[in-house]
Amino acid sequence: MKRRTLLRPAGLLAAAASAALVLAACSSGGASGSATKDNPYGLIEAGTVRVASLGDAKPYTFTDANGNFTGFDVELFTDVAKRAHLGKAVFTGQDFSGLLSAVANHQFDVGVAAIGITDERKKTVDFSDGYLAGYLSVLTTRSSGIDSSADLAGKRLGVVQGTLQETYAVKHFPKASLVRFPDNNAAVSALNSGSIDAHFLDYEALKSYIAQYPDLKDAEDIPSFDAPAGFAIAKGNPALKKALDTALHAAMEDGTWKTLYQKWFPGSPMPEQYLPKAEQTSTPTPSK
Ligand code: SNW
Repeated sequence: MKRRTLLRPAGLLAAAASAALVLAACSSGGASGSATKDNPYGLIEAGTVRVASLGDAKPYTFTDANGNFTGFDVELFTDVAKRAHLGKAVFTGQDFSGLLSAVANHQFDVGVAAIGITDERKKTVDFSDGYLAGYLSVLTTRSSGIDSSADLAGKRLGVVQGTLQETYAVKHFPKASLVRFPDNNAAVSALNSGSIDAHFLDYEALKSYIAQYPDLKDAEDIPSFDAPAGFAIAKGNPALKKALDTALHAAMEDGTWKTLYQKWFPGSPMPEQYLPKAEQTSTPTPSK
C-alpha cells in the first residue's frame, strides 16, 4: 500500500526548474537591476549602492569643503543603506533634470535629493515611502518689492529644471517669466547679480541661502505636503523598495530621523508622521 507521493515533489521540481529558468533569463544579459543570490537587491555592483544626488542642495545634499557629500538626505540614506545591508553608499552629483532618468536607466541604484513623490514621476521610477514634507519657497532680495507670490506677475522667476517648483510655477504663476537653471547655485548667482527677481526652491535650501546672503528674504512658503520626498529607484524592484522602507521606518522609530532633522533643519517645524510612534501627538500629515 505504498502511496504515490511522487506527484507533489515532481510538481515542486517543475516549479523550481521554471524559477531557475526565469532567474537565468534575468541574469544572462548581465543587465543591472537583476537580483541574484549574492546580490538580492539587484544593485549595479553587489556591496556598493550608487546614489545619484546633487552637489549644491544644502542642507539636503551637498559637497563640503573636502568634496565629500553630506546633508540631511545623505546622512539619512547612508544610515538606511547600512541598516538594509546594501553596502557602501557612493554619492555622485548630477543635474536635477537628469537625475530620475539616470536612475530609471540603471546608471545609479538610487536617487537621493529631496525628490518629491508624485504620480507623474512614478511613471518613470518607483519610490521608497516618504521621509520629508515641507514647502516650496520664493527667495527674493530685500529690495525687490516682492512680498508674496502675488507680486511675481511681470517678474523674472528662477526655477531649477525638472523640479516641482517648475511645474508649480508654470501652473500657478502664469504672469511670471520663468528662467530655467540647471541648479540652485546658478539661480542664486543670477538673483544676486540682478538678472532675475526671485528664485523658487525648497524651503530649507532657501533658509541656507538667506543665512549666507543677508540681502535675501523669504517672500512665501507653499506647502508641498502632498509630495513628500522619497528615495527613487528603478521600476520593478520590490525587494529593494521593501528593504529601503523597512530600514527607513526603523530609522524613524528609533529617533535617528529626528536627530538628523534637528541637526540639519534647526528651528524648522517638525512633521510628526516621521517621529517615533510614541512621540506623535496629533493627527499626522497625509503622506504617500
Ligand atoms: O515636495 C517637497 C517635500 O515636501 C519636501 O519639502 C522636500 O522637497 C520636496 O520634495 C520638493 N523638492 C523639489 C522637487 O522634488 C526640488 C528638489 C531639489 O531641488 N533637490 O522637485
